[in-house]
Amino acid sequence: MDNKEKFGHIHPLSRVASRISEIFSEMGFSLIDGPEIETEYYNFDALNVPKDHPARDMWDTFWLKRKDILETQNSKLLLRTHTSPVQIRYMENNRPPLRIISIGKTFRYEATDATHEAQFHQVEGLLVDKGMSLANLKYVIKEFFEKFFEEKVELRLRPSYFPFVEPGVEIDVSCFKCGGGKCAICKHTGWIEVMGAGMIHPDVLKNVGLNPEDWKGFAFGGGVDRLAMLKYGIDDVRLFYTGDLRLVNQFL
Ligand code: 2NM
Repeated sequence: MDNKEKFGHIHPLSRVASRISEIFSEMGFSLIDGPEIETEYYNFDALNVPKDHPARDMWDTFWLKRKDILETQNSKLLLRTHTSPVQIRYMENNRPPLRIISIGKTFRYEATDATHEAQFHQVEGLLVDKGMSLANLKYVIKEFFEKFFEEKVELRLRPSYFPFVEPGVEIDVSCFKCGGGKCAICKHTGWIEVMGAGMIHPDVLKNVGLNPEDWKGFAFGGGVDRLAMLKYGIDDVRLFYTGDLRLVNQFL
């Protein structure tokens, strides 16, 4: 038995979560957490995703069925589909300027395959201050990925839609492996889609009692499992959850 085995191993998802937290902490972000069982209000309504709105279909949701619990709540209960409710709760209780990230379990009611799990992990971040713009978002995210992948990278922002931001973007990072479309990691395109992001929607700021004339913020979100797969060249997300020591033993 060599030393690696004697001392055990940190799971790759834990390693990646720690590194993400470390990089953002160097930029002044605090790590915040919150409940995995959430109310419909914090998971959806506060985030500008109204009941019966087609945007809700973006998230296949695990709803809780226990009547005895449900009847004590004014808001239906669910497994959080993103960690954004953590940000909402934090904004309700803390005045800006704010810089936070959340890392944790999230749940989607969907079929499992090599790139989808019903339970996975998200990292989301939020910065609220005076005079913020997409330029500030781009700087912070570029800084993050250059530290995370340990390579210089370029970012590409493409227009996208999330109900809680306006404008919304998808962020692609130039391939940290080949730089220019010559490898399987970037599927020979040179770009890897890594995050969704945008400027926090004025209605979301209003929902937490902030005046959107006074405060601007950006937010971003991505998959921890996906970042770990990219970083370590793992091609099936389900490997993280099998408990098979042949995976974990490859990490220190
Ligand atoms: C994303 C994409 C865009 C986001 C927004 C918020 C909040 F709570 F501040 F409104 N938290 N996270 C956000 C924005 C998350 O994930 C793809």
